[in-house]
Amino acid sequence: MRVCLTPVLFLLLAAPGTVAGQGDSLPAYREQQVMIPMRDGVSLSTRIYTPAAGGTALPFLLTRTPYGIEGSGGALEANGSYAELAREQYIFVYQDIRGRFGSSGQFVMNRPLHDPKDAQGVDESTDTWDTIAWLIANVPSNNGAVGVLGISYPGWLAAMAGINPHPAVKAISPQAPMTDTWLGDDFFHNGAFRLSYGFEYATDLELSSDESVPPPVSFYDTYSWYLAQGPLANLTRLLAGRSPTWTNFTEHPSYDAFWTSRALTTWLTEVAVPTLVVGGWWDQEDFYGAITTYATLERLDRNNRNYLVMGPWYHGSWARTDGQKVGDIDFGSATGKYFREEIQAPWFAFWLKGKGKLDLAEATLFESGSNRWRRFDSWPAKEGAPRKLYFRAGGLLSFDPPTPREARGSMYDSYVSDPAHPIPYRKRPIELTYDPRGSHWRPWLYEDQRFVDGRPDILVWRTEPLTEDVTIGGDIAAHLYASTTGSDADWVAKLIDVFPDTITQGPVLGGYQFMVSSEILRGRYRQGFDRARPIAPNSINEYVVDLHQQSYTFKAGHRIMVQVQSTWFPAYDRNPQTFVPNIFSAAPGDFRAATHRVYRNGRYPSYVDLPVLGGTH
Ligand code: PG9
Repeated sequence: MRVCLTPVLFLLLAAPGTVAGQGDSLPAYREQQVMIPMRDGVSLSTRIYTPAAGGTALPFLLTRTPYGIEGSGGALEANGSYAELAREQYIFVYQDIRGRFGSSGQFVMNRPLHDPKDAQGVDESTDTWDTIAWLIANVPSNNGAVGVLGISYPGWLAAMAGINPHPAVKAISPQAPMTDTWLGDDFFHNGAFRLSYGFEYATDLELSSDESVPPPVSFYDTYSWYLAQGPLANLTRLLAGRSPTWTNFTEHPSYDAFWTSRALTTWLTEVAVPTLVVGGWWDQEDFYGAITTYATLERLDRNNRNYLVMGPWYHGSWARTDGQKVGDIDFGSATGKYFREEIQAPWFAFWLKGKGKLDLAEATLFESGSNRWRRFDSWPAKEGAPRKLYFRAGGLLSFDPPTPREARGSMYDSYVSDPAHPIPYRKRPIELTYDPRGSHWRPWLYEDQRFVDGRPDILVWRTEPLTEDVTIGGDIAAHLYASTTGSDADWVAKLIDVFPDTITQGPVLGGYQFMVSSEILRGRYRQGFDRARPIAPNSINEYVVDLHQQSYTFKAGHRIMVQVQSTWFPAYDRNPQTFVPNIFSAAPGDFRAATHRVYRNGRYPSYVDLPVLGGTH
């Protein structure tokens, strides 16, 4: 990719201001607002923060965002997300991507890379190139090196900076990048539509504030609001074509070229620059993106420049909190602060300033349960041995397979899944995703699963109390041999750590059911995501629910539990359970209750594959 930039004046649009450095030990930064021209004439609104004291030439740290650069200087203050980096001193640059806030041009959600044959094409990668070329030519006292970082959408943009990168890019850190919004990130998971998030995010970004139609704020419990809307087609009518992203959901329900052209994995062909991938084990939005970006790059990493850091975090909490506690769950140390001080700041200083020695393992992962950081020289860990944890009679979960007697019968457990009474994904009331009055969206994956105790539409299996610690590290998958009386079904699998009933040092956690991993699979995609296929009623099929990865210790005295259910609402839309080609067009009469069976006999021994590193009770 090449670009010709005629040098332009450093256009100061706003009087320089000063941030940080007021009464704390951080340096003061001078703030400047500029418009940076792109190759197609679009200009991008950009804020530049330079250390006010001047001094030696410095590298840039660039963050590009669809969320607005107003107030970005706050990150450089003592309690800001970039405080440790600000102390180290860089020229910080924040930029609105095209079509957002002060930037001209058109916003396209997850804009795909342009066709290389199109010489006029633009995308986030060319915009990053043009921005960097301009910065290097126009900002005084830069040392010609650039680092790019960001979380979530900005994390995806940081990954884009590593594709056909400008030669000045020396390091990138994609943090919780939404790598694939159909397979496992924000909009769908394995074909199940992320209803509340998809609807609220698309309308928030694409509808102007006077026309926005999300659940009215007066409707506090959005569970009832979404249920009252009925089939998805009613929401499509409500939006009346005003959200291009929603229209795309309705037109591309399966994993087609629309989605693959937006998936990072399609474009990652090399580790072009040192890359620090960061993610949270309990990230409610882009956990999949972090582990998948790392894994994809790792296969291409000839020079050993791809790194992974995973902590016990929800979306972005490593940047904004000390990362010690979420609700009553305590991880024993300030994991977010550790990441910012001991990993992120030294990593950028090494690559952009040649400072220090790089002492970072291939994968630095927080192992919750034992609550310690672990360093791995490959990930998933080589020493792990997959062990099967079988579903057994009487709700037992065991490393021992079904007994010969159990193995012979047509043993199963069953429930009636009724789309008219879907299981809430978290405790009600379920506020708007980012309700201005506060929302439990961020920590929902940490929630005590006892809130669904006693529901007749959930199956539960649990081990006896463990006699020794069981440590897992690597890939987890639930293999369900299951049937439905309908012709389509969702399968949700949850791997849970059940705390002992009595915990002297932390009584409030007694009996807590802590979800270690969870995921959903839309049954119509069991044979491939590119095309929906009906399920033959009452046929027994194997559904592999990929529970991705974890690094976790189930402590002695705890139990391991697995729950299976078929609704998770309104985080996920309701499967009508009657096959229709496109669920976005399903009619009210298509939504029907169905009986689901999960088998556990010799021929169909449902189980969870656990990557056990130590202890196998
Ligand atoms: N998880 C958010 C997002 C990224 C991309 C698409 C949709 C949503 C974010 O926090 O940026």
